[in-house]
Amino acid sequence: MTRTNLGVGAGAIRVLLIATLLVLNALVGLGHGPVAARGLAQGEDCATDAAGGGSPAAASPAAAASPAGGGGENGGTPPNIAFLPKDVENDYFVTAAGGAEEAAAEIGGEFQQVGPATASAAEQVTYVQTLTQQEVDAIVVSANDPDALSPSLQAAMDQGIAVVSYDSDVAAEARMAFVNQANSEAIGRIQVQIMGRLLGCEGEIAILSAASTATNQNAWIEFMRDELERPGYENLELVTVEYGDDDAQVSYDTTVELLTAYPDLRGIISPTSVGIAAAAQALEAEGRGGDVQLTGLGLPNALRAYVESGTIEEFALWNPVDLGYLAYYTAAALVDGTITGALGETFEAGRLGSYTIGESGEVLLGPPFVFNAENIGEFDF
Ligand code: RAM
Repeated sequence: MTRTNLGVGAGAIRVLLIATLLVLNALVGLGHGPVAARGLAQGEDCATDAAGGGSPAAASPAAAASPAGGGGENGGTPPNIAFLPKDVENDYFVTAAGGAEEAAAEIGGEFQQVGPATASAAEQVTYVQTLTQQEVDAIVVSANDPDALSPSLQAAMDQGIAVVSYDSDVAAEARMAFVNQANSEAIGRIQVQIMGRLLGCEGEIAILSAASTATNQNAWIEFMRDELERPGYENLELVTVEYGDDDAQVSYDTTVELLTAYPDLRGIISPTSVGIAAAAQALEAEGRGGDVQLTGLGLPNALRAYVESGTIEEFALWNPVDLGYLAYYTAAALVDGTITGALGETFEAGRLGSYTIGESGEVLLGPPFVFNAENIGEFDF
């Protein structure tokens, strides 16, 4: 499913931003990148097959600067919508909550964010039950485990509560819609493509993920493995996948252990904002920054210093503010009956424009974006 329309003002500004950034990326990319055995320029990947592996286009995650518009009416009653992220301490979810608050203010709805202090599926279940007792209108959840939350979320829906997953999906029968930040295939492949480029398509690499049960990371890792199967990646070897549980200390310690266990390790991909920041810190503390390449998914504000020091050359993400904003509008549209989560239904999401429900109830925010030293200064989240 794709975004189908933008407001005229928002669209024009966004297109201009995207075009400018693409041109800038293309220009700076020519002379960018470490010494690479295959000498790949930015935007190129290791694969030699003609079919291509779904290399995603970069787009600007900058918020469109248009006034608010659209949104559900909830039959005149402001919706009471609760967000339940993987954990409330994670800056990524704090940032997304900012977008949800923005949407709530536009609609005149209520917003609360609750959840565990560490990424725990069991604790999330307790929060679902409490929110159900409170009879909120909608629960918007990022799952630490796709199945563990299903019974409680289904019970919530049985009581008329709208359930939306965002960021990390739950089982399809346990929600009405899933707001995906970007195409999972694109997110997975781009991280391997960046690493391949950084290493000149050869060397041992490891993945440092979040929780072993996290739906989003596991979906991305599947596409990473698939990308590594493409011709051209024969010499880029994935030696292990480890889990830092979206816990900074566990992720840090796991990074240090990786360096000991794999003395020839040349790269780490961490598809979690907590993991990549902890890994960067560990690499610098161990004096391995820039020696062992690091990429993955992270927040520009958290990784700026590591990009400046050269420990991270490129990483990817989307705009988490927009993700929270879109997830709130999606929940509001379910609450007011504009949509039911069925394929092809459309709804308005304020400054982001019109969205359509796709296959499996998926609402897609947009393509992932690659950050590097040249563009990171433009982003503040
Ligand atoms: C962490 C979480 C989240 C993921 C980001 C990239 O904050 O695991 O689910 O989307 O990283």
